[in-house]
Amino acid sequence: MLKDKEKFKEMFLDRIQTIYGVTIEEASVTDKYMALSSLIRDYIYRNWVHTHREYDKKAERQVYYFSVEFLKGKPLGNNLLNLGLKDVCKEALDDLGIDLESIENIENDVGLGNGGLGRLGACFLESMASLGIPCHGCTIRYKYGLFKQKIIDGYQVEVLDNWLRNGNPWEVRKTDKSVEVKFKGKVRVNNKNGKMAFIHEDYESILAVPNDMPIIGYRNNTVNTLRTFSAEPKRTELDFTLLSREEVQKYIEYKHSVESISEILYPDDHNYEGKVLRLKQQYFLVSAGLQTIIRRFKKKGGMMKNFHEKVAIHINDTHPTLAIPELMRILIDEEDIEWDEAWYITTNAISYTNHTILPEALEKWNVDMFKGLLPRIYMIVHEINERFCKELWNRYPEDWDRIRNMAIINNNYINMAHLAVVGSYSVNGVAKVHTDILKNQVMKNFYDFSPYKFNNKTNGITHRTWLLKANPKLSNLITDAIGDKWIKEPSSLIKLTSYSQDSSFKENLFKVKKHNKQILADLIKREYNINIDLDSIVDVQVKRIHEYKRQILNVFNILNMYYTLKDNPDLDIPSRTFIFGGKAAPGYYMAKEIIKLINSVSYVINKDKIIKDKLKVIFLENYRVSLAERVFPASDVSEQISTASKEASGTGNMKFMINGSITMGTLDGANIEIRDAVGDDNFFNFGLTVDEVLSYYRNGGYNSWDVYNSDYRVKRILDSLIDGTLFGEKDKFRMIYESLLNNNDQYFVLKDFDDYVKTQVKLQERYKNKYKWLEMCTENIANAGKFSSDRTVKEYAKHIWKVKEVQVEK
Ligand code: 26W
Repeated sequence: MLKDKEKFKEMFLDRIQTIYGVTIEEASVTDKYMALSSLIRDYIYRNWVHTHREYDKKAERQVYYFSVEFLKGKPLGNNLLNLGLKDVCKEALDDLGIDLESIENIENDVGLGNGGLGRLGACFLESMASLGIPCHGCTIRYKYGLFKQKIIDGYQVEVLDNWLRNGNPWEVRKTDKSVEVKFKGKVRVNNKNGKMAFIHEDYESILAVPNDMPIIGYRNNTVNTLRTFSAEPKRTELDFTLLSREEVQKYIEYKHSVESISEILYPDDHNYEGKVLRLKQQYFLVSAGLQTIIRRFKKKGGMMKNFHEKVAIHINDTHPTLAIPELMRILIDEEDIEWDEAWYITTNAISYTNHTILPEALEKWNVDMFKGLLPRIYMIVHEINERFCKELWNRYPEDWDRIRNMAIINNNYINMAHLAVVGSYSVNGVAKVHTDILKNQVMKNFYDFSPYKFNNKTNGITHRTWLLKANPKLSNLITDAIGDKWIKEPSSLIKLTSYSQDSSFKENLFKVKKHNKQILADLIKREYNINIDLDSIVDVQVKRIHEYKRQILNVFNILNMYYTLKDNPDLDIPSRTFIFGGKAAPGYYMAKEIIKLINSVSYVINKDKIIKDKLKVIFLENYRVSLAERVFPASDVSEQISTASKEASGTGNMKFMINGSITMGTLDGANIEIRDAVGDDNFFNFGLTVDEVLSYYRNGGYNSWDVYNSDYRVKRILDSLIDGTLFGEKDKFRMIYESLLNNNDQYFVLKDFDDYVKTQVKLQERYKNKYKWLEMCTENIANAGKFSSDRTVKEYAKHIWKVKEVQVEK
């Protein structure tokens, strides 16, 4: 019924009046947003219920994707698009004198994630719904998502992200499906007829309340679910008049401690801190998630001995690894199943993805802390470790080093990656090279022990969000050329290769890019009062700020260009706009210095008249999904310059590619596969390879002073960080200077500098030939289909989860 414009208007107006009690003239943008979103939510309700009924009837196995992060961005636009309501909605609102975009703009990003891992989860959910893969996301309903970034005086300042302030029109609270999660206390062992029973006593009990958000498939009647849990106190109906002051005080303390569990998303990526609250969050998620799954499974008549045949539980990195001992606990303590059978069920239900090999990111929990918080779960982890070590001993008798190295508990710490590998039937990396590093280096012993578990699933992105939604002009151009089949079958983008020599197609592609640059330029003018040249090369690095991602290398090339231009202002090079964006973990001091450096460089360069506007540098504040949707379509160059071996996959690289930008990249993560797909001519590659980097590490690194002493450009740049010539203050960036020289440049910035600069010059030359450049853009778009998360989740479904797609009939 919403497909009809008049009906749409009528229902929208009715909602504004009856629910918000205001006339359309009185309604605020927020009123309009709430009315529109709740209208859409109610519209899909029937399909939502129907989808789950169809799954129960037709699906042999269903997936539960556990992740402590899902970085969704703004739901409204995606939902309208996937329902096929975007045009009718826009037209209906136009008639009423309301601008849909202004409504979309006031929606808060659902920022329940840090970066790559969380966004991957969101892309997967979209793809699975669009393909009809029976999947449910499970996560925590953080009251505050990832902090908002303000830049003050060039420095990052963090502001709370109160995304629920106006309520969340997309979620449905399911109080009746709440479950209890137990912490602390002690475990009494009872001997019942020669059988041990474990009784958990004196525990602290909290309530996990589910809230469901719809995940709408692309025009296929399918609505999957993202279930988010919030932590709430168990007793809410207390009569305070009957309590003493101490009791009231105690209750308030209890309430705060409970609510703190789902209060805030930890803002770190790649840096693990053994905080007890984080452990609480992790157990809270898996215990609540598993209990609701099992409750539903049994209600539908399922027998626990068949659990693994019907349910696939996926853990997104090690953060939800406690699903393994928690499932064991439920099977043994609550379902009365023997250890061996319980272990069989568990290890055939659970699969695990690794997302990073950086040692500082690997989770290891202190045994004493763990035991105190989760006494029964600790007993189970301990037993898993005992049995595993015995197995190792049988396989490698007396090989103590190997056993110690592989143990789950070692040196008073629980190694979560080891637990995840031992307790699951599948372990995958996120790009070919990353999986190879897991197999041959980081998890070599585990690969030798159980090679059949290891496999690769190269990441992907949903092209419906990152192309169809973010870049409507390019989408239309593509559809005009090859039809719209690519929306459901992204591999058919390959048909565009035949347009790479078509000058009218390329001319149109050029116009589309310019149009998108204009949109971004307007935003930059509005927010920062900086003019950018629409004919300049828009060169972008947007991602979390991290030393291994080497924003510093990018800055050094910019400084080198700047000095070159200052020496020779008439140099014939295309002008460039360098754009950066990204958040630093609040406790990551170096990353925050890098942000300050970029802003300082931006300040110096943008005001320098000598270089005649040939260079502009902009740091975009508060980089997030909704801003990213403006950035990718406007970019010409994608900076993917991590130290080889460090970036497990990268997914931003794919978003650039599908929007027709050319990668400047190292042979790291999925860059390697992108280059393989587009060919060397359509990719700018530079720098050390994975093997070279690893071999340097084995041999104690390289001497960065040698580069400083032999390359005058490097010396000039590094000196200017501390001598006051550039930034007017001595020692301003001493920390960066020290890490590159006296701490021996762990990420090979200086080592890769020369090749990077040379390759940038090559790129500049190539840009001068417009049609050659547009040919490269076309080739990139044409070959981007394989980096759709449709392809990725199909591989997971077929090879890991063994689930089949279900067509939901109308
Ligand atoms: C415990 C602290 C912590 C928090 C988050 C450690 C590690 C993480 C994540 C695993 C970091 C992350 O997002 N990794 C990224 O995952 C992406 C999706 O697979 C990859 O594309 C990126 O290369 C990888 O850095």
